[in-house]
Amino acid sequence: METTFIFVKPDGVQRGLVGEILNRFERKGLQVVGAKMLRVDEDLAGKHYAEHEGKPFYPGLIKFITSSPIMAFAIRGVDAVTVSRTLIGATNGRKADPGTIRGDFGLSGGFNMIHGSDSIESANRELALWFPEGTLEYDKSSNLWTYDPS
Ligand code: IDP
Repeated sequence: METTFIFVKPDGVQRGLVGEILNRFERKGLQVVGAKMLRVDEDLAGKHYAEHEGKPFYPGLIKFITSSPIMAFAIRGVDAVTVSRTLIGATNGRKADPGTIRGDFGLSGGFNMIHGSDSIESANRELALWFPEGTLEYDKSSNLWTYDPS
């Protein structure tokens, strides 16, 4: 089992897509082990997107992420990082495949509704940053019928 970090960005919250987006993770069979709604300050946004500092889109990205509340989730499952990135789709909504979140709901490269950790290392770093209190441990009974025992 892996735990990954996602958040619905300000555009997703403002467009009323939180339920639609979370539903895609739940119906896939992934387990929600943390959830919170918050307004992101510049310090948290800067730490989260540190790898992009200096890029042309960075100032706009920080302004966007701090502009309105977001909703963050910790998501657990087998290969949860990769599975989540597949559900999310390519960065630019105009290029993302239909069937993905960005492919179905987006037309922008920046306003792309959702973040998802891109590796296990990123997930661990981001979970520590966004959920310093930790995530929940509980049995999800449907896992017995979601994963085969082999
Ligand atoms: P990802 O979210 O698909 O992993 P990254 O390359 O890590 O994409 O970029 C982080 C975020 O920065 C993107 O989700 C998007 O919101 C924004 N971004 C990336 N590239 C651009 C760009 O070329 N123009 C505007 N915003 C961008």
